[in-house]
Amino acid sequence: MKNNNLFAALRAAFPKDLDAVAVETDNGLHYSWRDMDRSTAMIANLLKSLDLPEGARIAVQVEKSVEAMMLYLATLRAGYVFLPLNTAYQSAEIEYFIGNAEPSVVVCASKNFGWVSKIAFKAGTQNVFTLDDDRTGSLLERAAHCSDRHEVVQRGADDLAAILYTSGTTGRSKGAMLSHGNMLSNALVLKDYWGWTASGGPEGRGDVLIHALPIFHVHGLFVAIHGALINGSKMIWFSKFDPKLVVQKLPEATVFMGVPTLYVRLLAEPGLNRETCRNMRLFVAGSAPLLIETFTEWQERTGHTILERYGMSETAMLTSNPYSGERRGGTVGFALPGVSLRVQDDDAQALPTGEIGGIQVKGPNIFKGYWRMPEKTKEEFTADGYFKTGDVGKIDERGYITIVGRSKDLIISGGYNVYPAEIEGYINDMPGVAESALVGVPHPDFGEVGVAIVIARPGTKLEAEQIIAGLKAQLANFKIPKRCFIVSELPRNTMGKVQKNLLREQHKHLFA
Ligand code: MLC
Ligand code: AMP
Repeated sequence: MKNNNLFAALRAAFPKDLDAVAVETDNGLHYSWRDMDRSTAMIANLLKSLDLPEGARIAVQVEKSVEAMMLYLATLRAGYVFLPLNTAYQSAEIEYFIGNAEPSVVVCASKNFGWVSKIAFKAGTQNVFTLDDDRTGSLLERAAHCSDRHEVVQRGADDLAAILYTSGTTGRSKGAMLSHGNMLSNALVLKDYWGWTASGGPEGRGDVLIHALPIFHVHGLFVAIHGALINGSKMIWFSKFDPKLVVQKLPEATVFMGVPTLYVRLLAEPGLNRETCRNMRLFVAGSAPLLIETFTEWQERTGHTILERYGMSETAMLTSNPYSGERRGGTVGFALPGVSLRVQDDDAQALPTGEIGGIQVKGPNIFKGYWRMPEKTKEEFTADGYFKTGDVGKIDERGYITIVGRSKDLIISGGYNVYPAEIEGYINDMPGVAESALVGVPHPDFGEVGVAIVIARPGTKLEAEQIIAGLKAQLANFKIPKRCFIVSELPRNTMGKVQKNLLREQHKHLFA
């Protein structure tokens, strides 16, 4: 029987020469393909020895490291379900994810072991390991005693491989369940679509990817890692995005992937020019809208046209500008092969070319539903099986798709999603607060950032700093509003609903 385990496909794509370098890190370490195979086998054997139930979740909140990637691959290899968590999350956020997903294993940074393990044990998790970005921690200590041979566990295409939490417009975060088939189909489509090459890069060595994104989201974890591995391509690995160091490494690479903020920061580097990009083949951008100014400036400075694509946690990649053919700035290109994409109005009518409506999608990459939320899952799909993305867009006469906005109340800041409803909930719970609204406004570095507008209860005096400090104590740092205003009233429509569009308009030049 064919093994549809995603890891089996990635492993099969390893180059013949297992001693060749698979990953080179920013602190001078080299990992061979053989290291990748053996280390993932050892961690997979450790997981196997724990006697976990079928479909067990492995929740991971650790700093970026090659070993963290190995843990991801080992989880696939062992047939369990990977649950990555942003390192910025604090205890209330982690408590929710662990309580909701009920992982059998939690892996955290050793500095967080005290509070994370307390949450995990309380939620019934039996195994808590540590993993640090200097190759230490109990996970590796335990795995060191395990065999480096492991047969990839048999998995069907529909079996779960990962759960990615994505916040809801209302209510709590939802875990998007992605299967082995979802991710493998997407990886194979992108391998072709983006012209990944096993030869033809610098000195005929084939593609080399600069990996500079975090590995707890679709972009860094799936698009970038799967892209390199399914092609047997080397990665130059940055534990943290550093524009200066990335520019230094560009001459050794052929492919780079980033959210728009990364491109904005690279453009601020004087060393970025045609010469440093001479061996580059492809620059991919996504996760947030790429400004046309960035697109154009990049073309002028480097001679390369950024390829913008569009995706989601629930769907992996949906559309892409063409590899050969015109890459149109301001658009996200065409639906990828196998993906059906349509634009509909509120009455479920397909809209003609150029008209703006809700983007709906269908295809082998679309997730299996939200973890333990069948009703919510049902609401997000149409009767004929399309997933409602919550993004609003249009398709032009040549088929290029443009995203013009979102029907979901969501701010995308530096590629991270911030849900106003969540932040407003925290502000409204603070003493002396009557009401609040969080809106996204343009920002030169992060693209968009949150600004909080707060009303005090009668007779109470509130300070903006107090609100910000209160949020900082509880929430991941990227969710903290960059400014806060205490006002006497919020603009409302005749139905009494806060008019966020007016607030956005009022504050749009705040960071100009
Ligand atoms: C950091 N900060 C942010 C922020 N990142 N604020 C708003 N938005 C962000 N994204 C703030 C911190 O709170 C902190 O504030 C200060 O900036 C410095 O923190 P840092 O951690 O040192 O920041 P830095 O390392 O510079 O991080 C910026 C960044 C990072 C752009 C490198 O945000 C990043 O890696 N973004 C990529 C996100 C990503 O991979 N998204 C993909 C999602 S997948 P203070 O006040 O505490 O000092 C997806 C699907 C798809 O969307 O289609 O791909
Ligand atoms: P996430 O839930 O983190 O996966 O974020 C997915 C959302 O990011 C999508 O629904 C879009 O709103 C947004 N997004 C991703 N890629 C792009 C893009 N190229 N342009 C505009 N928005 C994007």
